[in-house]
Amino acid sequence: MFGTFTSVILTVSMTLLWGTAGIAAAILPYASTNRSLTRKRTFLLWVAGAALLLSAVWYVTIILQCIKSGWLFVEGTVKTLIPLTLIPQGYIALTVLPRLKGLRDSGEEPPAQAALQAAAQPSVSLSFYAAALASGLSAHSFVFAQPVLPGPAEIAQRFVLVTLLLLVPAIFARRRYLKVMRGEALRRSLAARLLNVISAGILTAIVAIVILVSHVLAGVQASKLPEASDMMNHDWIDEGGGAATRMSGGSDHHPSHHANHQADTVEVAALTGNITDPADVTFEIVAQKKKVALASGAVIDAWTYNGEIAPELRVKQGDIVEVKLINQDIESGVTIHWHGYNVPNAMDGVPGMTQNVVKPGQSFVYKFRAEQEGTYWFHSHQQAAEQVVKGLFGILIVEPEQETETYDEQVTVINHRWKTDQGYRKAFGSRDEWQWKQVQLGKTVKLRIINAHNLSEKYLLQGTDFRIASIDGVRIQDPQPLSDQTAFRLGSGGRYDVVFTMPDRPVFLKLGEARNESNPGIVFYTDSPPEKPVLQAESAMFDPSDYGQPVVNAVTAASQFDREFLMILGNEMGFYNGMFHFLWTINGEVYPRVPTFVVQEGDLVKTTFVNKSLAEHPMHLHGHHMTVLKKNGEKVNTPWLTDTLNVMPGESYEVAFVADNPGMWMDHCHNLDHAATGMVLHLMYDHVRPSYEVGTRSGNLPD
Ligand SMILES: [Cu+2]
Repeated sequence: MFGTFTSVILTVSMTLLWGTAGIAAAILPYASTNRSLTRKRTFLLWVAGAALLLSAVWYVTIILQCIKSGWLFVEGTVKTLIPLTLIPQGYIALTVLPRLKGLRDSGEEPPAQAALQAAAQPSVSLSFYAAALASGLSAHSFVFAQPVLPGPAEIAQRFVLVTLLLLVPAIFARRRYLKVMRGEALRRSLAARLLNVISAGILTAIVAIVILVSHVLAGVQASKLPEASDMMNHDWIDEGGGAATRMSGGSDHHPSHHANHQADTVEVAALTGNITDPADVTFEIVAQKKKVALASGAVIDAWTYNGEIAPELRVKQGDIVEVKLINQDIESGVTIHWHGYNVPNAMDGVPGMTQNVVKPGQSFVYKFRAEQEGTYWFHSHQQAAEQVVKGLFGILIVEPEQETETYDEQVTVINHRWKTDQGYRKAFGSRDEWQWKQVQLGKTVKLRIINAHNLSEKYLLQGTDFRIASIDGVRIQDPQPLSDQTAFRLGSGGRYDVVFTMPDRPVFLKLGEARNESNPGIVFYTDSPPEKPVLQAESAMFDPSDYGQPVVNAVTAASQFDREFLMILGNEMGFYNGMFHFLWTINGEVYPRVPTFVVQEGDLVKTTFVNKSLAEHPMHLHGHHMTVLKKNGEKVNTPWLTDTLNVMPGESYEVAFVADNPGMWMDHCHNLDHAATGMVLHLMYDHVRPSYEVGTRSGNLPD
């Protein structure tokens, strides 16, 4: 992000300049003549002036960032770092520099005692050192740990650190000052001066190392995951500013404004929905290891459902669907999570939260009514960062009860990145090369595109106008045609249905950049198959915030919300489960220290995502679709429904949902590597009680 980069450059430069000023100030009283004292002090004034100027530039960039992106992007900086740098700088500008200006004399006589005393004042060198340390800590924060939602403890922390690090220089400065006061000459030989500097440096380094080591040991300890947890830690809950819930002991005994809230508590395992009717359609899925060859011949050691790459389950809306999952040989165990499909909680497939993981030789039956039509997918939620990447995923298509539009051809495209014996290969399913499909002139083609890769992907569809008919399984009303120079981007886990009418020339679908030779694509042709095409770079990017008609549902930007949650996405260097990691954080924390969002059934809930970090985060809420209301603080023209919202660095979104599906739900980044190191929180209905436990004791490891 540009703001972060600028801040790093400026604060590092400030550190160097203030540090130089500090050293220049420390050697001031060593001057042997008036001329030398004046020269040293002039140098110091110039360096300090430059440092003040740079600092002012930094403050201006922060103000500009606040105006451009919003207060939430700068709040942590303003509350923790600005006071830290501003206090010593203010002191320098208002009292130290005016004092130094007065030290001006020429000639080769030794400086007057009064001048030496003024120069040796400990406050002179210490204020420059404090400014250097404050700038250095700011630089460190921007690179390793951007402050997010700081409380008083976090605000005080850095002040204490600066004070501790100033102890050694303070002792040396005081010793110098007392000597000057007594009229003794400061040691002037170069060797003695060097020895002085080196011993001060070593002592300060020892203080710094002691602080660092204790910080690391505490961090390692605090980050260790419990052997068993039922996610009911009452210390880490967030009620979104709404009415007190049962989780905080609030409304256990007196009914709230929600009528259904007087109901008794319910266990997750009982939240199956009504599935007493016999199944209309049944499937058996066997999780198994399998060597699979891609179209190019490259081989993957895949972990699969039914030995296939992305098997497709196709059902009809309204059907009761029964899926029996059998684990053949995946040692760590598997589950099936129906991504974006709002099943009852007990069918959600999250190990340790909604079921126990299915170990080899075991099975689990998922049964739910297919209420929503559209394009969905499913994947294991046990150690997903490993299992999904290796292939434990498939496609779920729910055909509408009443088809309002007809399609002559349907093509499902699920893209993934495979680790093969010849390196990484991107593919549509197992097709890692171009493929050719014949379609009759004038026929309507529906592409169901699913991004099963950990990162967002760009798609080009050239040769015809097209419409984006659905986002994340939900139809767009009146989607207008898009020119074939429009590209579109799907976050990890996201889906678009794209529709076009076959023209009398070929149509090309391609993954990624136009010039990228290695990515897969599809050529649609009418008569004779054309050559592999050369595509053009797009001239526009599809924007769902201004497309079709706004979705009509219960929430709008003007709604009265019962709870409002904030998720600031950041990054820092830190510890996860006792190991040093580059962390992706939510509100400055990683699981399990990210507070659980607690709601009551029926609540209207708003969540604000703010991405301060250096990477995109596809935020995925289980069990609910979110209505996107605002982007970067502005109301979107066409609110749309999504289950996986890709938030780019520097972006903010406001989304809302109705809490109408009781349970314990994951709310996490669908870059599964991010989730695996803690970019996860939970949405908890306050009357729901756990049935399972997470951790190494049970083997339920739900990332
Ligand atoms: Cu992420």
